[in-house]
Amino acid sequence: TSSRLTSLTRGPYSVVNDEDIQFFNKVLEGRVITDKDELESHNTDWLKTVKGNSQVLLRPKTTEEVSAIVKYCHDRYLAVVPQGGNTGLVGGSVPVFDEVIISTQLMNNIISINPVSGALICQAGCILETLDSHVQEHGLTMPLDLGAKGSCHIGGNVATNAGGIRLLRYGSLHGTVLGLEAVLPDGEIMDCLTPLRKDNTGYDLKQLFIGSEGTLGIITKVSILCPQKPNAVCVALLGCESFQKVLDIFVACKSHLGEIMSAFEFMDSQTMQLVKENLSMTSPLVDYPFYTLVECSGSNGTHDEEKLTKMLQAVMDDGAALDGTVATDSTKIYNIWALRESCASALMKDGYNYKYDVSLPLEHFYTLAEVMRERVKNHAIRTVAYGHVGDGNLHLNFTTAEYCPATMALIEPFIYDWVAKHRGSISAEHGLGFKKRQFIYHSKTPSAVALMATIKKAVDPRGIMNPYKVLPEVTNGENES
Ligand code: FAD
Ligand code: 2HG
Ligand code: ZN
Repeated sequence: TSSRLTSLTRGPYSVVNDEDIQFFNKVLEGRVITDKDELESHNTDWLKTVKGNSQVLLRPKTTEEVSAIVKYCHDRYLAVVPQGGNTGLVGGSVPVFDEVIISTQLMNNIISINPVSGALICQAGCILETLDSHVQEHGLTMPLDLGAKGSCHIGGNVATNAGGIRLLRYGSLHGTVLGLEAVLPDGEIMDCLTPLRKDNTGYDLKQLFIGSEGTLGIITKVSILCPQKPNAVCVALLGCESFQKVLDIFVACKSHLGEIMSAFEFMDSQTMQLVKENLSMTSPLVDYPFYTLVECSGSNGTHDEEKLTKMLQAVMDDGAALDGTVATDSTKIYNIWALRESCASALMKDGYNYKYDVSLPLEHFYTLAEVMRERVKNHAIRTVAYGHVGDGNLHLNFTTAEYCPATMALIEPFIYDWVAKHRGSISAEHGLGFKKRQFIYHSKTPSAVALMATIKKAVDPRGIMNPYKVLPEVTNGENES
């Protein structure tokens, strides 16, 4: 459990009593969980570094049910935490104290798919991978993809403004989400669930909810634009000798592949070592200091493969790549992607994981990994760097067998100061949640944070919606409420 938790005081919220449980049971008919064992996994985050102590988990099926229970919690002054697949990596999806957990687990209906426009409308609890399979039957694909696709919910994705491996091609959820429905902290239903691409009527309220991490309301339905499913996908894994060569390959890919490039990821040798050692995975290439993973998605397989082969030839000829392998069949593609997508799970096998997700200008991108590796030296089992290099998003991770304050002291706040000094963002795609909120000023000005607090106060004056998250703790000893 984070040491920061111990210094935090619980807000002056009410405590759930028998009468409350009776009310919840009346609305949700048997979908009120109070069993300690069942609550355990919902009280603990994916990284197993933050643990709350909620006594009740609610599993509504409809927007009206969410509205009824949120209104009740608002009136009773009970704090709540919205929870999707609980795969968030910043401690935002679990209670800090005894907040009521409202889970979207049972809100998993697909409402409509329009194969002409590509608009998908569904409930917030649909699992990303399930949605992708469904829309594929209509010749479409989801505009986002991430390693947690088998468990994360679309509502959680929208709430965190999840990036992932397709952002390079399809852009962020701020562009692909067409509309949403949310239950506001007083129980009011805000219906902005349009399937339209263009709608400039007043403030674009949905944008406030995209990336709000459950602090402004509970997203209950999502309307999202799905691109056409590509006819052909091919992937190349390349080995190279320096990070500069990774960047040279990126430029070559942009010029040779143009609009068919759908992902550009990198892993350093320590990351490849990690997945080999901790998950017994095998790489199709021998050892190199760096690896790049390039994916093409297009409408003509022969044409795309030809482009990819030409690109490979060019980067091998000029020495940017030392070796490479191309995959066109789905098993080989899957196996190459698995090396990159398993990094987060592989880290967990070491014990404790210190996780950093930063944006940096590409000229400083890998320097941070080198500086930090030197700094933590033998205070960590390993320092690994990988990520969405095409988006300027570095994932830098350190591990120890168990939480070590001395290692933490070497990492924070140094890493955040370094990122701020180099004009990066201290959270590129995972959000601030509980763990990173105190560092918001490293990436946002005091006036921007003050405006965020004003918005929070306007939407949630009682402060019941996911307290202790995103906005920094007020230092004069008061809490957010
Ligand atoms: P949860 O973890 O349940 O919740 C996350 C936050 O959203 C919490 O603050 C919660 O309160 C809030 N929330 C959840 N549902 C709702 C709702 N319906 N309404 C309002 N608020 C809600 N992230 C990336 O950006 N890119 C990646 O490539 C990526 N890869 C990952 C790979 C792995 C293996 C894992 C474990 C995580 C990864 N993530 C990645 C983290 C990412 O934030 C989540 O996977 C995902 O977006 C969260 O969805 P979830 O349903 O699990 O949300
Ligand atoms: C990824 O891109 C996820 O794999 C997780 O965002 C990043 O493990 C991480 O640090
Ligand atoms: Zn990522």
